[in-house]
Amino acid sequence: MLRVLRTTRKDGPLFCIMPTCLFRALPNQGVRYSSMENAFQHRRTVGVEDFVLLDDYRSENAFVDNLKKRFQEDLIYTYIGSVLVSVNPYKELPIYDARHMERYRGQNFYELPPHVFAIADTAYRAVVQERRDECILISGESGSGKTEASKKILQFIAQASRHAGSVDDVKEKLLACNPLFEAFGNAKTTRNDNSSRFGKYMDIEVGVQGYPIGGHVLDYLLERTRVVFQTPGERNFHIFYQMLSGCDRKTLDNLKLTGDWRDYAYLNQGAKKIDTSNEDSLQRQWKKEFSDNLQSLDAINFTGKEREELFTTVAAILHLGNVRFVEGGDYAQLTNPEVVSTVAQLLGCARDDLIQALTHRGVHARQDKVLAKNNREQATTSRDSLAKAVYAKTFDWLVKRVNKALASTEKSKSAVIGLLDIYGFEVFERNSFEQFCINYCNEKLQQLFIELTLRSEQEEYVSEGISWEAVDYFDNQIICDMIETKPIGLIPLMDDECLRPGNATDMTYLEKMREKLPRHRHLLIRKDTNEFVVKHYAGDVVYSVLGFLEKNGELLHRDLKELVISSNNTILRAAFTAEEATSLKRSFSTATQFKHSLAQLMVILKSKDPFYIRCIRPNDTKSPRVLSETIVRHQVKYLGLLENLRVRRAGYAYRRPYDTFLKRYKSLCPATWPSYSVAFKEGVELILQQLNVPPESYALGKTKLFVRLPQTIFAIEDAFQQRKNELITKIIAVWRGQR
Ligand code: AD9
Ligand code: MG
Repeated sequence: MLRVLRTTRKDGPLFCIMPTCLFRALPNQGVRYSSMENAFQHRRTVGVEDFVLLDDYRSENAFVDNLKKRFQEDLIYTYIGSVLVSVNPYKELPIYDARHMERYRGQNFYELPPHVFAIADTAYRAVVQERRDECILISGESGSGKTEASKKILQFIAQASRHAGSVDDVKEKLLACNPLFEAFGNAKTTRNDNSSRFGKYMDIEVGVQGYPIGGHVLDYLLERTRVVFQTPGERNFHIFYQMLSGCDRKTLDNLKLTGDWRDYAYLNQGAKKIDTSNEDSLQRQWKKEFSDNLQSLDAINFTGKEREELFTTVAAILHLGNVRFVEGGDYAQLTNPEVVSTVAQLLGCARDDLIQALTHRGVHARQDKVLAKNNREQATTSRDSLAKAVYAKTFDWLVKRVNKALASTEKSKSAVIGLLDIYGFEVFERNSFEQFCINYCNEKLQQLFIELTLRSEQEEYVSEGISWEAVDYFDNQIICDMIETKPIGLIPLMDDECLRPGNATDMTYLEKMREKLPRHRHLLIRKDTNEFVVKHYAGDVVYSVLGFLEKNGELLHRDLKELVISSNNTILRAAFTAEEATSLKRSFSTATQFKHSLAQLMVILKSKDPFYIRCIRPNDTKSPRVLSETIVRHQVKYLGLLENLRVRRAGYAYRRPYDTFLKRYKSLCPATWPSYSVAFKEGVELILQQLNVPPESYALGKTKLFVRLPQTIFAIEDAFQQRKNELITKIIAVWRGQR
């Protein structure tokens, strides 16, 4: 299809009849087309590779349509300038093998079709060649493909650095820690069978020789409640199932485990709505994953004792969940003391101390400690608190242990690539404190995206001496403030209620919200219910306030801490310092601790050059080949992708360093072909003049050429293709003449 482009000057060779489709949309440079018509045909059906090239770039329909067209062709990646938009294909695609990694290694960003490897390669090369710290921020809602993307990036870096003659041991450890963290930190939810229930930021340190020499992991707020409770249709952390399926009989016997997850209260309660028709294949999968875990532990040089203690701790939690109490008068009575004996044996503490700690609580009155009996509910809460604390502390220990193994021994200064893979925005039927924290975290990341994409854009124009026009966008700062700002953010209010002596309850907290934040645009307290609605950037979420104060306070009472410290299991002993156990000082609440660690994370991320991957979930059913326009449109909207595109287009859609531009297009001007002696910038100007490109359609920065409309670049590219064909024809004619 041909059409006449709108032009201001008609006398030059450039503005002429030309194809409407865009050269950048050619899906694959490696593909050979039998004719240009075929190539253009293909370009039309697979949409554009960069949204910047969309004719109708303001239209949401056109945006979604382009994603859909590409998705149907298994082209799951599309750029908005340097931002990668990725749609989860929910099926294996043959685009991640070593051949593909090789293809993307060392290539200019726009030279090949969009790919997560192109992002990884660009970040990696910036670190190696320019010694700049980079970070790759992967965001998107639960199940959109963040964790998969982060794994692909890690694999790419491991492969790409092979050529630098790397220390394989470090890379092996970096790759090995992923499955381990997934085993302990991921679980099946109704949204995602492998949902990350913790946030992870990983620094990969790259030495001067250009290969990874170490790494460091920061973890964020593990969803510890899952250990003792899962909503119907969900599971506990993978490790429990993997261990039960994967351990040999002897180990199971030593740990007094049956090998069947149905036997454990902490595993079978959420299973009511779980489809068990594929149980056999799941068992095989868990078995295989457990054996992978063992290999990972080997790669990270876990000692036999560490490994044993790790699994003993996991087993102790399973048994603990089976401890039962009944009401015996006004206090709790144990129904299965033999299970408590097993737990005590596995935790390495005295059985009677454990029973005492579960069924009694120390009440501190001035200097004295009085023992009060727990009723059934209190004893059950103690049991669950102990299970959650032991699991969370084991996870902390695992992160520390992995970091010890990843610590670089090299003295030379390294540059780092930071990789952020955090739990995505989530909305369930019932949303609680955990979803509140997860969604707050996503607000912060969105805020960073807004700040950095706009800021970097502005900075580039300013540093290149070019003026630009601002674009309107929704700034979610107002939501972040509502959640965190003192004295009347939702988190400080929650802390106040947790600390308030007297009758503070979840409902009084809700009352406080109503009183202190009346008529806030992003908060709605539902009348006569225990629910409040936060109007998040990604949509409205209804939270049930029940459990907020308890989860925010999440303090293990002193007797339980003392018990854990007395354990002869090194992991548990290391978990609580003696000071922590005896201190009466309250530490920060869970939400405030999370707020602080997110603030630190923002500082870390802002100190690096960011790359963005925006992941999109195509449907609600985890199905391949299905893209629901409604679901995708909603994500496009709240991720601010259209604004992102408009910002990219409002100023200059394209920017190319002078040398890159000149290298590619020098054949278009007699003054630069076959060689040139002018400065890069001058050479570029000569080419533009030769092609009669109207001066108002571009700007010359200090180091780069900025082109306002992509059509100008397409036209230049087409002129280049034409010139190339002419040159080839000429060469063939000369060659034939010689024969
Ligand atoms: V959550 O916020 O941790 O709940 P993620 O991390 O965004 O979520 P994840 O990467 O775990 O989602 O992807 C969910 C599932 O989609 C994976 O388990 C895969 O089965 C599937 N997936 C995601 N990306 C790809 C891909 N590039 N190719 C094939 C994919 N399958
Ligand atoms: Mg994930």
